[in-house]
Amino acid sequence: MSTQTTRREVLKGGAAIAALGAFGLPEWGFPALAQGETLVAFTDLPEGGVNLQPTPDRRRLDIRDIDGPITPADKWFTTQHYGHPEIDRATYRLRVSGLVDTPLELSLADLRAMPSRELVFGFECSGNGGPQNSLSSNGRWTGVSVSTVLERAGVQASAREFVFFGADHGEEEVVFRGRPSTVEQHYGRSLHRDLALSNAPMLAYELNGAPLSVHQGRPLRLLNPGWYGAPNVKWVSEIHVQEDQYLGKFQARHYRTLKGEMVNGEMKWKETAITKMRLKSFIARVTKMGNQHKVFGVIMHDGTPIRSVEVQVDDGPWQPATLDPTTSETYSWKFFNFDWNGATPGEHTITSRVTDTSGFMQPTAEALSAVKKTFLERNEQLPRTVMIA
Ligand SMILES: Nc1nc2c(c(=O)[nH]1)N[C@H]1C(S)=C(S)[C@@H](COP(=O)(O)O)O[C@H]1N2
Ligand SMILES: [Mo]
Repeated sequence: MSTQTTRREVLKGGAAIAALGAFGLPEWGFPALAQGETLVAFTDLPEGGVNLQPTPDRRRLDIRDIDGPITPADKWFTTQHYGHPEIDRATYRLRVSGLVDTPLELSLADLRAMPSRELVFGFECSGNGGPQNSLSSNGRWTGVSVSTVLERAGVQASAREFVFFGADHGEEEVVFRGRPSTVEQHYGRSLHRDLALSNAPMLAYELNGAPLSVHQGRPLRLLNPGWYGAPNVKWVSEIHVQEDQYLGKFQARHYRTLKGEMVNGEMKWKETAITKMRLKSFIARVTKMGNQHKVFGVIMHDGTPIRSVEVQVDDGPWQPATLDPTTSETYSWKFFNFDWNGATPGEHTITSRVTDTSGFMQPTAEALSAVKKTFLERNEQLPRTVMIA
């Protein structure tokens, strides 16, 4: 119990500091815990406590601490493959090359002079999962539509594939029929023509009203609303327009799923790139106030409206949870709350499952493992265990 008290005090202090955002506006909608509310301990976390200390390369979000729909920039989870390229914002240019009428070199001032848009969008790393589920966040982004930039360049008729290269690069081994060769590669991801020219993807230069930090891809990153983290290329330095499909490592090899699908009564196993987020929910925290217990959780999804989210205690019936109206923007992560009435002392298992309006329901671990062989895109129902005092 004493560790919980300490944590609560830390939370209170943190909440006070985080209460004012970039323009003096509150970013945290509500404190993680109300007065008199205490955390109920999960029993499925590592003995001796959870170590979420950031490293220079990675920062994880402690989901028990979430205290508002918008994650502050300095708490946003962050990860990447080749470290952080330092880019001088004064001399930075975004190049647009390949199958365009007018190749471009745009400064940040050029980009900021174009019509801007805002997007509330939360995403998770496609490797996110497990009880800690620490690789997701939600933010308010400002930037310019990819299509606005492409229209200025004039996309040619033969253009089919739009490759977004980051300024970051590293040595990679590429193996052809057992024969390796080593090449210097930039982080890269591509979009197909219809998507690139639609008004969905954007190039963001601000998060929560302030210029992107180096962690978030300063000065410019790609965002694909509703997609996993990997396609959201940070430190974008070039958009290269081509006819051939782009099959770079992070597009076609490193980030891919092997899934089985019944086609005309026969199982077809398909390897596909990591794109749209698979519908999932996870329980982030259980709290107690007096004799009342509450369950708080998060939904990640591709923007398809949510039909329902339910919670099950032990082997009991699935009961409806309530969606939080502060997270109603299409591509925001979604919060849900559940009043757990009559919780009895002892250890209990609680599970959540979400269904969207397409009728897709978050699968059980068993059902998912029968049709998915790769570990990425972990969206199975995740039972959590708690000890009620
Ligand atoms: N240029 C570049 N962009 C990148 C990556 C990278 O290694 N290099 N990693 C991707 C992955 S795997 C994820 S999960 C997200 C993480 O974004 P964040 O650090 O803003 O949370 O960035 C993506 N964009
Ligand atoms: Mo990722």
